[in-house]
Amino acid sequence: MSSYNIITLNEFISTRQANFPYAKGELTRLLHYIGLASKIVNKKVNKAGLVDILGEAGNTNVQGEDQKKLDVFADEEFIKALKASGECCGIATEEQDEIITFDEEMARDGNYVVCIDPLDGSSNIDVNVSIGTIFSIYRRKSKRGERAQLYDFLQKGTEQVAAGYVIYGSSTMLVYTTGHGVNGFTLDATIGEFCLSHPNIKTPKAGKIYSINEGNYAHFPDNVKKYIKYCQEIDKPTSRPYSSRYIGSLVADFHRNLLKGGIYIYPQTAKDRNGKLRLLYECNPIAYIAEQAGGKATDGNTRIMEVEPESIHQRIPFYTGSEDMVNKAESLN
Ligand code: P6P
Repeated sequence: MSSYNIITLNEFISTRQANFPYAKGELTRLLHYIGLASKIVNKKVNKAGLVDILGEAGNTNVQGEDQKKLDVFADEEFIKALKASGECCGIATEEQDEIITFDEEMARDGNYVVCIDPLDGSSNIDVNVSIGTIFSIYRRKSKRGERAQLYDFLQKGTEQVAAGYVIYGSSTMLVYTTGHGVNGFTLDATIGEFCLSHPNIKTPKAGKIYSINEGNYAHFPDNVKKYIKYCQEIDKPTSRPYSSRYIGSLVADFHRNLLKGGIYIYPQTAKDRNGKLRLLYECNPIAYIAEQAGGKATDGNTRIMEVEPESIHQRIPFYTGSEDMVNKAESLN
């Protein structure tokens, strides 16, 4: 490919800015800074095995999970980048108990708030399995120039102006939507640019992959148990072509299913009545991408993006992926 056929993330965002009559480059800047922080985090993730950055940071985050040093690093990098953008007045992050609001005048004038999981799947860091960043962007509802308020973050997923994820895997990709389809960019480290590699991603209506932690089978609700058996059933004369694929890293499992077709389920269990995944910075952004790519995302009954949030770390059961597969899993309710 000639170097002049490359479409970089910044170029793509800028040309698409026209889709946002009210955005005078603000969203463009915000997405640019998210891309910048992703490159910095990517560098550390790629070296994680070499640099003494592995191992517990000695703290536990609000989820009670051991904070790995890379979690802490990623959280700090995205907070710095979002503040520097001047377009973000506050952040809800998995790694902090409360929302972060910026006092600097430029940041307080920002028109957007961001919900982010800086490094999801971080228990996989030490074993070199793909991990990811997940983000969701809303226009603030509070007055510009004032401190961001909690209600700026407790907006339904349908109010998102943009959402995306970065997958730090065999290659590093940024996949995002602003409501006009889904596009994927692969990081070319030799030029330090995210380059358009997966334009207009559409997920297959049906697929052959189901992703769920079957170790929790005994605790699953009946419909989920029935769906797993449905996927495993032997049809006469040919067996069902389903495969079970579960990495234990939402971004990695979702990204594979998005491209190939499949379903990811993290249901409520007897242990976790609301499931494990968080609505604001995992389910809503992934749901936005799933729907924009032609897929579906629910809590087993209700469209995820219609759920009215009550708290920033709220958990919710999550079914997402190919539309026919989500419908089948729900039909067994
Ligand atoms: P389990 C990672 O901690 C995460 O939030 C998702 O990335 C992943 O899909 C899920 O939890 C794995 O949870 O209980 O199956 O280990």
